[in-house]
This record gives sequence, structure tokens and C-alpha cells, in this order.
Amino acid sequence: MPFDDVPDETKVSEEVRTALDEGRPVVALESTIISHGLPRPRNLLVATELEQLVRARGAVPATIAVLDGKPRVGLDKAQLERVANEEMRKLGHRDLPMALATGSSGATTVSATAFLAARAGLRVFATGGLGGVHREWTETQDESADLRLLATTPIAVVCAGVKSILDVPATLQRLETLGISVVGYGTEHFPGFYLSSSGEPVDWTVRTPQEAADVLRAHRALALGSAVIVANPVPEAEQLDPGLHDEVLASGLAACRAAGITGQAVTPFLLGHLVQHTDGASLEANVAAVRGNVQLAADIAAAL
Ligand code: PSU
Ligand code: MN
Repeated sequence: MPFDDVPDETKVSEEVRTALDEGRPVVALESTIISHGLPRPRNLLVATELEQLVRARGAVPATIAVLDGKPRVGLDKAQLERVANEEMRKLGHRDLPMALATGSSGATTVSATAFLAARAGLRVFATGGLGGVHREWTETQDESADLRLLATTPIAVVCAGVKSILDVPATLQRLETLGISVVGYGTEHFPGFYLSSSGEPVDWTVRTPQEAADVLRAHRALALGSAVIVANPVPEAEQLDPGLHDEVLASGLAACRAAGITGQAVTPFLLGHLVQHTDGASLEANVAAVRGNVQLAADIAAAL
């Protein structure tokens, strides 16, 4: 709950505000995937396409970022272009106070996006893949802030699982510990981001947007306070070749270690390495996954 003595500086776009007031479906979209997750100039094309896909399903897109120290929920064309083209910081939720106080601009990760979205009253959020427990966690203690934030934020996140650069079984274990609900969409397996399946099972499956919305309504009635992950696999025809995936990921992890890359830079480095060393095939799988997720999110928001 915000404090009364400090004004909320969040700027919700006119279109998003109206849609929320009228009870029409709105889908939150994150901006780190645009600024740090996808290469230029493709990133702007994808960002624009994702907004169009949401609109085509009758929902309003709300891409979220911080511009000049103001959190923004719903970006216009010029603002989306800034996120895609400017050199911007990557902001987790813990970075928000400093970004606001210094008038900085930055792209929001899943954690900061989910935080701002939920505060603005949005209930459905779509992204590519969540952050999670990194493979070298025992040495680096690198676990994405996404997980902790989602433990205390009531929002539905439609994603293709967690990024396969991570330790997926360990991340699933953390999701259980943190009390974050996980439901497979049309699958009994947790998706593998670039791959349709991570090989890990999920305990629960829904098969229609309506069924997913039923879960969200029940979750809301219980006031659990945590997030619901709707894990939606990339279609098999569009996944990255699993053999190529494993090979290039192994070389990427080795390169990351050799270059001494740590902290927030790890995820963008590994995603970039995959794009480069799969001749763009990982990029296509990533984009295919996000496309499917924003469409499903729009359908679920409509079913709510
Ligand atoms: N999904 C994608 N590409 C991305 C991300 C998600 O398809 O680049 C971003 C999200 O913003 C997520 C972040 O929150 O990666 C995780 O970064 P880290 O591991 O440093 O927490
Ligand atoms: Mn990290």
C-alpha cells in the first residue's frame, strides 16, 4: 500500500486507464525483453507486433518502463521507440526508488513490471521466460529477483516457463517454496523457454483461457497474495532444435564464466550468445514463445 504522504508518480496512459475503468481486458508487457533481451533493430518490430497481437484479441496492451524518473504503464509509439533504441538500464523492483529519485530511464524486468502492473490494477502480464535460479547458484547465489517479487504480488504471468539458461528443477523447487502457483497450459510438462518442454512435470494443467481464468478467480477469492504462473509452451514446430540448444548453451555458460560476467549482465549475455551461435534460430524461438504468450494473456484477460 502506498503511503498517503508521498504522491504516486506512476503515469498510467489514458487508454489503459479508460480500459481499466470500463472493465475491459488489459495485458501488461515488460520492457527489458525489448531493451536487453532482443537485438536491435528487431526489438522495436517485436515490441510493436506484440502490442498489435494484444489489440487483435480485443485487449489493451500496457508496456511498462520508467522514463525520465516516471514509471509508465502503457507507452505511446515514441516512448516504445525510446525503450528500443536508447541505451537504458535494466531495472528490477529494488532499482525503482533510485531510478525515480535520479530521474533515470530504464527498462523494467519481470519483477519491476509485475510490481508496477499489480499496483496499477492489472491482473494479467505476458513475457517470454521468467528469471530464476542460475546454474551456478551454489557459487554465485544468483537467483533472479523475479521469484521473490512474484511470491508477494497477485498477478497472472503468462510465460514459456523460465529461461532454459537457468537451473530449471531448482527454480521449480523455489517456486514451490515461495508459494507461487504454477499451471501448465495444454501441457503436463513445464515449458523450456526456447524448447516446448523442459522435461520437468507440472502438477496442474488447464486447456482453455476460460479454465485459466477460473484458476485466477479462485486465486483471487483466496487472496493468496502471490502470483500464478501460466506456463505456455512454444509450439513444437517453432522450438529451437534441442541438440543445438544444449550445445550452444554449454558454450555460452563457459564463455560467460571465462569473461567473468556476473549479476544483471548474465541473462542478456547468455541470450545474446544463443542468438549469435544459432544463426538467429534462438531469436525466432524466443519471439515465437512471446507471441504465443501475449495472445494467450489477452484471451485470459478477456475471459476474466
Ligand atoms: N524474457 C525474455 N527475454 C528477457 C527477459 C525475459 O524472453 O530478456 C528478461 C526479463 O525482464 C526477466 C529478466 O525479468 O530477463 C531476468 O533477468 P535476471 O536473470 O538478471 O533477473
Ligand atoms: Mn540475476
